[in-house]
Amino acid sequence: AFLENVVQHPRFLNGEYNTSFIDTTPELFVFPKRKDRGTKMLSFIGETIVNGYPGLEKAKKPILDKPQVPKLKLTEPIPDGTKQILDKEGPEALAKWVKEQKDVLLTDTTFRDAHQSLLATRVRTHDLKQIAEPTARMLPNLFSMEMWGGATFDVAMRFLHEDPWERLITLRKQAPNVLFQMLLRASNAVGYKNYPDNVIEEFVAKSSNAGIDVFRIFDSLNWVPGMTLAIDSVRNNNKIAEAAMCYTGDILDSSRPKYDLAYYKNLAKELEQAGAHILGIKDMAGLLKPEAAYQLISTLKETVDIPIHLHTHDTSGNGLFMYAKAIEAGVDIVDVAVSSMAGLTSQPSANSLYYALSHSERKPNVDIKALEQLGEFWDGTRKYYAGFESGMNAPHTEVYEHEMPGGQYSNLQQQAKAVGLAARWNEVKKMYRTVNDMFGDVVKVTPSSKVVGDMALYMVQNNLTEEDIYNKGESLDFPDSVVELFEGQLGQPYQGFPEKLQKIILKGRKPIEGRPSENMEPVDFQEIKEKLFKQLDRQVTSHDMLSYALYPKVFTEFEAFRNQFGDVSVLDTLTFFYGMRLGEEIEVEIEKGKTLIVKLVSLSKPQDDGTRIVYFELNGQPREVVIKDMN
Ligand code: 3PY
Ligand code: ZN
Repeated sequence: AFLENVVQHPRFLNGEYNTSFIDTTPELFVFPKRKDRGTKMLSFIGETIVNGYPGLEKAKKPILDKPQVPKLKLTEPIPDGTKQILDKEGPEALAKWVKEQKDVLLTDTTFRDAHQSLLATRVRTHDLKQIAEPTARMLPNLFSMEMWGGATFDVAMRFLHEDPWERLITLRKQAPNVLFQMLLRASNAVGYKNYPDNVIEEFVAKSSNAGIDVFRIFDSLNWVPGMTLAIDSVRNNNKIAEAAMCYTGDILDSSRPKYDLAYYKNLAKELEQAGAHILGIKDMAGLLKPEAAYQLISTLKETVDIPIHLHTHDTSGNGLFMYAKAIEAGVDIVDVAVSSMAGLTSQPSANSLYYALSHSERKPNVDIKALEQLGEFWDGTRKYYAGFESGMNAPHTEVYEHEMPGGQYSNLQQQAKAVGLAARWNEVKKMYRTVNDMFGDVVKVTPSSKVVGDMALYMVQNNLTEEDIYNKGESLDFPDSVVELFEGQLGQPYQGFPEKLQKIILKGRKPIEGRPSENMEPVDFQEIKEKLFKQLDRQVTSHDMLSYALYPKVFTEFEAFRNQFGDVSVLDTLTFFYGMRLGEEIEVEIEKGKTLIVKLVSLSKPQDDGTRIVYFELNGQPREVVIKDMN
């Protein structure tokens, strides 16, 4: 059956078959164990009806209008975009093209950072794929769509029970014209720790192959030696290496000279020399202020020859003011999100920027009607995820004090809740800044930001002050992540670690100074393949091997979940999070042209053994599943 699937596939018939074909064509793999797909799906829905979705308060399924997908003539060809320039002419030519544009170019982050920062990264492929093709048709002049990487990779498997690679492949098919961009944490890939070099190389190769064009590469300590391998790997795959420096502090605050203009100037030069096609400025917390942006961009435009791409978070409410100054100073590309997914901890609104720049020389070449229509879709879709909103509902200038990245705010809040510190959240935020200063004023972005957060939680939870750490640190058991940071396992911070604190935390052990991965054995992918083949009892793709190499436990649990419940990514989002209402009937397209009709008939009271029976109709036939009630 497998071979039949292959030889009848249109891409095979087109002669496109090569070794990557199997990786990027997951529909070939749906053949075994087909028959019990219905039962598995009913088990998942039953589970959600009885026990709710982990992390969401159990609630009645909301009744919401279906988000409006813009109506378009789908028979017309999708207009060419930046992707065609890259594919035809290569990354250097594309970078040159960017510099030649008079109008400011836009990256739309709606598919990645916007929901990572507003909705705990929970937006599902099911919703993204409704709007990917309309976005490609309506915004063909975007520089790029940021749609992968960062936290989306592990959250997809961990919480959404879907395969991040499938997301990439699916969206790529629908949006063939605009560059796809991902966030790559350099030697930490899409994880929270350093990986062996061959994992980074393989990850970049396979994500390039599956559809990523622009890799925004950053190191969580702005440590260039931690970035060069990733930059080289991207270059070797003929894709765009956007090496980013993370912006922290305030270049205009002379009382805090560590990260001044000269620091960023040197870093920019180093990154250009390391092979960056584009220089990224990653203002992950939204600390870059308007006048500082003007001076920073003006200086960098004179310092480097490559285009400059600016990223920020609108937490303070000053995002557009800052962009206006950066655009005046000549920044080439800025990151924005579609209006209803913009603002606050997310990126500034594309729609607002359009109006702010009307009649200006550099106004972006973007269709405002399209942005408004896409905004309507996202307005409706965002409601599905209401349970993941952070509760921040107004600009939050406090960010200039605590300096927490936009993507971390709601996460750390959740972490604080989980250890019983919900009521002491204000203390945690203050402590976050104290820890930053104790650590020598560090760059805070994944994963270094997580270490600062872990330490802040640890200190608040144990009622420890800064003095306590110095006075009785010898007897304290610090969080693992803190010990690893001070060991040098995430690389080296600018101007080194504060020695006194490092001694206390390492308790006499010697830190490393080189690249952490220099001491790591390469991962044996052949061994992983054999192991997974036995474990999964199916074809193993190189995507599976990479997911396993990065996240062995998460991947194994994800596979076990899939075995038990099947592919739940086919369910609509409200059913996925809330199950079904009594008497409700839904249609589930489990594959193209194959639809199941599911009706919830009734739900029994808990039986003596604590289980409940959930009565369904599946395509008109009565079916029941037994679910243990965990409440
Ligand atoms: C990530 O690494 O996921 C980030 O968004 C950092 O800002
Ligand atoms: Zn960001």
